[in-house]
Amino acid sequence: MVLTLIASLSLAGTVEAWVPEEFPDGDVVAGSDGWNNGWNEDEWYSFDYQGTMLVAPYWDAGDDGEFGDGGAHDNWLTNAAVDVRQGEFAVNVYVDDDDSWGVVFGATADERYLLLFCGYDSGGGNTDCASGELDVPGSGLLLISGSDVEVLDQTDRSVDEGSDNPVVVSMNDGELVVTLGRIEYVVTVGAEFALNGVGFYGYNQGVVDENGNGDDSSAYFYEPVLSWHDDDDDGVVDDLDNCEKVSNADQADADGDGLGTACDDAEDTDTGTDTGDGGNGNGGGNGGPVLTAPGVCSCAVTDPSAGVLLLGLAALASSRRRRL
Ligand SMILES: [Ca+2]
Ligand SMILES: [Ca+2]
Ligand SMILES: [Ca+2]
Ligand SMILES: [Ca+2]
Repeated sequence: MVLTLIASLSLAGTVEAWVPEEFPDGDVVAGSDGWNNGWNEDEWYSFDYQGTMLVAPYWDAGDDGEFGDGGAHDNWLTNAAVDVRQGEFAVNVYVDDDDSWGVVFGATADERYLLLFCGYDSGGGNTDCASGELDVPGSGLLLISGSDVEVLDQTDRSVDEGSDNPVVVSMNDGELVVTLGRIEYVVTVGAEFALNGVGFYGYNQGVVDENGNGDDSSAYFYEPVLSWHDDDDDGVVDDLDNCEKVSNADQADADGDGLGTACDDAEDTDTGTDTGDGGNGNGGGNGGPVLTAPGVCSCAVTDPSAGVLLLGLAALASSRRRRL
């Protein structure tokens, strides 16, 4: 089947869920497709630059206060509609000077993880890489709960001024791996951790758009991609797979206990001799988690035909991606 073949070429253990290149051009992103900003005065905009949608705040409206007070420290743009437990979020960040930037994930109403980093200032070393009183020398992985900031890990390594930097946040089987170029942070977070609420962060900076509007910076985010992990490459994402480590595209489950036949050592292989046995072994129930990433149906994927639909969307998304 041609559709499946095309999709399999782009799988490699993940299924693309979302390529949000349809940001509103030249408009405020917050409020569209579930995007929310933590501080209203530095509104985040998107604009088309030579065929690529860039996302950044235009203006820096101050740097007072601290995390959790709804001020400049809370200048993030997050998508609350993202609901992925085992998957990854990737985005590229162009950094033009020593301003501070970040990628946000695992966000709830009052808690979020933040990969924070700044460009290396070749003239005077790193100055305020972080938010105000925070002392993160180059980059760091932070957990922010209300106004409390916990530095989970940090390094004096940062990124170069004038550089493009790939960021990947991956959560799989209880392990969180965050990479910023060649810098890597690994944290054990537990199997129930979710990437929910992915997004961006900026501090003490603003960007100039193609019309000359904005502040004095030209740093921005581009090409964000959200994917689900599919460890066994069977086309059913880990979040929904009834045998996560065994390829079983049909998701067969003879005794209907939620564990697929392919990995259910104690499956009831009913021979049909019991009286009163309905004899079907298929309850038809699902109860799987619901994927609510924007741009994809909010349906529970529990049958092969739905899986093919997912793959088709992934292939379509891949073909529409644009590069600088
Ligand atoms: Ca997994
Ligand atoms: Ca799978
Ligand atoms: Ca499987
Ligand atoms: Ca079973």
